[in-house]
Amino acid sequence: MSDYFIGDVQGCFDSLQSLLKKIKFSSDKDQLFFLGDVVNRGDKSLTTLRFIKDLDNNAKMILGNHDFHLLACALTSRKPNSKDTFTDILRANDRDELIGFLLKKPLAIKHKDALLVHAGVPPIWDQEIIFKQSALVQKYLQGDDVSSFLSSMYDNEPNKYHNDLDELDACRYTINALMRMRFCKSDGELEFDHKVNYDQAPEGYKAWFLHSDRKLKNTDIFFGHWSDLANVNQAHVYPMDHGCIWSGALSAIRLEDRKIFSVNC
Ligand SMILES: [Mn+2]
Repeated sequence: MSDYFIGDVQGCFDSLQSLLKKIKFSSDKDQLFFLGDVVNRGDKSLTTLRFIKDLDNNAKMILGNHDFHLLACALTSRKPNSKDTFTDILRANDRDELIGFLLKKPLAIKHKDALLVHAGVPPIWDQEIIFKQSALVQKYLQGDDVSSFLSSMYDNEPNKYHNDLDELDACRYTINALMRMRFCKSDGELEFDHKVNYDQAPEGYKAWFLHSDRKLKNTDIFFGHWSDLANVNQAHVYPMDHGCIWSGALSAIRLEDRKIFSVNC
């Protein structure tokens, strides 16, 4: 019995099938965890999402920013942009089931000694805050007015977290931090203007995992979202987006021995 954490599939269904063949995935024995961004940019978002949903108890997943964007396009007046490739989901006859499936997904998972998030964890956050905030977002995603909730999440403010933020501000920070963050300050202030290499952070900022005073620096964190972290060699930091949609690889890591399995895309 093995647990595998899989990086950003982004609708690359054929690569996912190759990867599952490579790990000899057995639905009787193995459990898959998807690190978010299962849809968009690749050519088979609908097939991928149906497949993951049909895995039922064999698969868990967290929401990534592309999954979240799909929810917004499905449930608000927001329109897909020209690069989005998930309109097959929006037109599908099982669209409501697929969207309902995503609406139940958390922003973080704790599994054995591993912590799973899509983008990262602010340096000042411990596990208690992560799961409290993930639960708060889930409360709104499953609430009566998910449409206005999703609409109000599209903003970069507040860029800092405080205990006294109102719930919607706290949700917006949480989504931006757990699903989109790359660079931040040691106090958790987020930065979204730069998409540069992790070691070229803008003045005053660092890649979130490079802050030496991080509260969770001794917790193994598995994440996706940032595809060019191949050279990162930090204890307890496991970047798993290996750039499938950029002709890189789709990868899974086996929890028990941290062995990485990859297929070229
Ligand atoms: Mn992402």
